[in-house]
Amino acid sequence: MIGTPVFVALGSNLGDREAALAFAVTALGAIEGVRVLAVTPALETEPLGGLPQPAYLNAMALLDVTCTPHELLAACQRIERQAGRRARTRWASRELDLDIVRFGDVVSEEPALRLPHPGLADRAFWIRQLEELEARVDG
Ligand code: A4P
Ligand code: MG
Repeated sequence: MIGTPVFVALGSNLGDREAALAFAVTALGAIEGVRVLAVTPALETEPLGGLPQPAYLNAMALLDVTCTPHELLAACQRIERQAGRRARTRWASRELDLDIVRFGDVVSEEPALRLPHPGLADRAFWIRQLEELEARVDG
């Protein structure tokens, strides 16, 4: 690890979900200042949020990051657009969703970039995937 350990959640419930997650991993690794250290297996999960929508495929990546949190967020949003995602209502189905779950020890209440991600508390699969990857930090 040369930079900061960062955990990014990957989700897709539209189109070719596996291809979207694979694309995301490749694209994350191509960001300047980002190295992908590990990725969990993808897990099929029931949609959260109360809207009727297809099941999600969710995975999490552990990154070694030397760029800033906002640079990483901007790059993630660019990757989401490249995967065909259009602006929709909140919680709606999407080809690709990238959420920064944790960026080292950074704590932020800023609406554009909350850290750690507030969804962590009530997403059991995020917590399990995070634990799986934590074993890989400096390990
Ligand atoms: N934003 C703030 N903090 C962060 C952060 N740590 N990482 C802002 C990424 N973005 C962050 O995001 C909305 C705004 O959040 C952005 O402008 C960004 O600046 P978005 O991805 O455009 O919108 P969204 O995804 O619809 O909203 P949000 O709040 O991210 O919702 P979630 O939590 O991503 O919910 N069910 C299952 N089983 N699996 C899922 O992955 N995902 C969702 C989406 C719903 N149900 C799901 C899943
Ligand atoms: Mg999101």
